[in-house]
Amino acid sequence: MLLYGFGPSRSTRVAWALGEVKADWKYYKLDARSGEHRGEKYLAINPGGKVPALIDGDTALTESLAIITYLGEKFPDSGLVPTDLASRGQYLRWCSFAISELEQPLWTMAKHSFILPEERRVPEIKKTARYEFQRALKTLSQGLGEKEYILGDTFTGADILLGHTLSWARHIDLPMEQDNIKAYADKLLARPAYVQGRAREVEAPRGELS
Ligand SMILES: N[C@@H](CCC(=O)N[C@@H](CS)C(=O)NCC(=O)O)C(=O)O
Repeated sequence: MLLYGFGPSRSTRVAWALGEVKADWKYYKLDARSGEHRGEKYLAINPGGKVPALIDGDTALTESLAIITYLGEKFPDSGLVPTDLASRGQYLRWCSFAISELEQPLWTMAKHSFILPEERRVPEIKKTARYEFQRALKTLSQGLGEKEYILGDTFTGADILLGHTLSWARHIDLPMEQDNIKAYADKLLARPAYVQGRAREVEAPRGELS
């Protein structure tokens, strides 16, 4: 399998998942500085010009949630995606929450700080995004309770999406008061698959296969 990415970014989620399922994978670090992700060659893989993208034989997949779920289903022994209906429902619930509730305020802050063209930025929106992030943390804290992982005793792909998003929030120094979330983030971000996947992305040479 071949992962296209650049770090730090959402491609780290997939590097992490590849490590959890113990897959053999190659990495192509797009040269974002030169705009390689918006070049014709990469747009043929992801017309949105975004990372991550995963190639597995004839399958080309984008969207971190979809790729992680694909990997969990390709490697069922990993337990990344639960197979019983009720747990699968909870898995989808928390993946959706990570992408649409917890991540969105962070994305809004990034877009209105440095991603959008300057004339499109609305700096005041960042206050609202901070408020929304705190609301989402409250929901996560209640959902997590005293559990080890978001679904209970078993680590799943939902923990990857949540853990990566919490690492993003830490990176931009957002307050996180809830003790259960702090302990949860510490535990997830100490997993070897995260540490190694992230290091591999950082160390990879730009514009080359590694
Ligand atoms: N919903 C997508 C979001 C992908 C995304 O926005 N990736 C960012 C990096 S974290 C990107 O490639 N940005 C490049 C750009 O917008 O030019 C996912 O979860 O995979």
